[in-house]
Amino acid sequence: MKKRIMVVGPTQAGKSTLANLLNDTNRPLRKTQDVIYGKNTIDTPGSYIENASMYKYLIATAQTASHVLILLDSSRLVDVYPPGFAKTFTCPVIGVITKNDLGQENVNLCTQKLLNIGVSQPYFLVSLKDNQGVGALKRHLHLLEQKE
Ligand SMILES: Nc1nc2c(ncn2[C@@H]2O[C@H](COP(=O)(O)OP(=O)(O)OP(=O)(O)O)[C@@H](O)[C@H]2O)c(=O)[nH]1
Ligand SMILES: [Mg+2]
Repeated sequence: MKKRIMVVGPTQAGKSTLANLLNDTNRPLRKTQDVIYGKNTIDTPGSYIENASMYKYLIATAQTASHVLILLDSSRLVDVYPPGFAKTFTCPVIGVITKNDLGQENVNLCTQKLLNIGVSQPYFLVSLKDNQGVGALKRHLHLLEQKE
């Protein structure tokens, strides 16, 4: 069975936009209400990371994923991840800082937060408005795929 990349992050962080890019699709961006399996991705609702009672669904869903992308929105600094949360996943976790076109001044803070969540470097800075940084993330994912 082909494994997909799971995308986790707070509401409006850009999860579905990133899933579209990774799938080469153009699904309309409505608030994601359920887990959505795409060609290459598992897109999740923001509410799953915003409610501790939903963590179990994220962790269960990640069982079939190749990697988990942990998104931080640099334009909206909300503390939704508990310290060390990345360690609850059994597959590799990759840190992605989104909306870099809006929140460039917060990149250092986001880096600190990712360290605190237990995500190891390198982190990927992306702006999905102009696709800045998406190439580097895709290349990294391709390399990891080849290693499997
Ligand atoms: N300026 C800017 N806007 C972005 C970026 N990425 C996403 N957006 C916009 O942010 C909004 C939310 O994007 P989504 O991809 O739907 O966010 P989401 O994380 O899937 O949101 P939920 O499913 O509601 O949790 C949309 O209007 C996107 O066009 C970015 O890098 N820069
Ligand atoms: Mg979404």
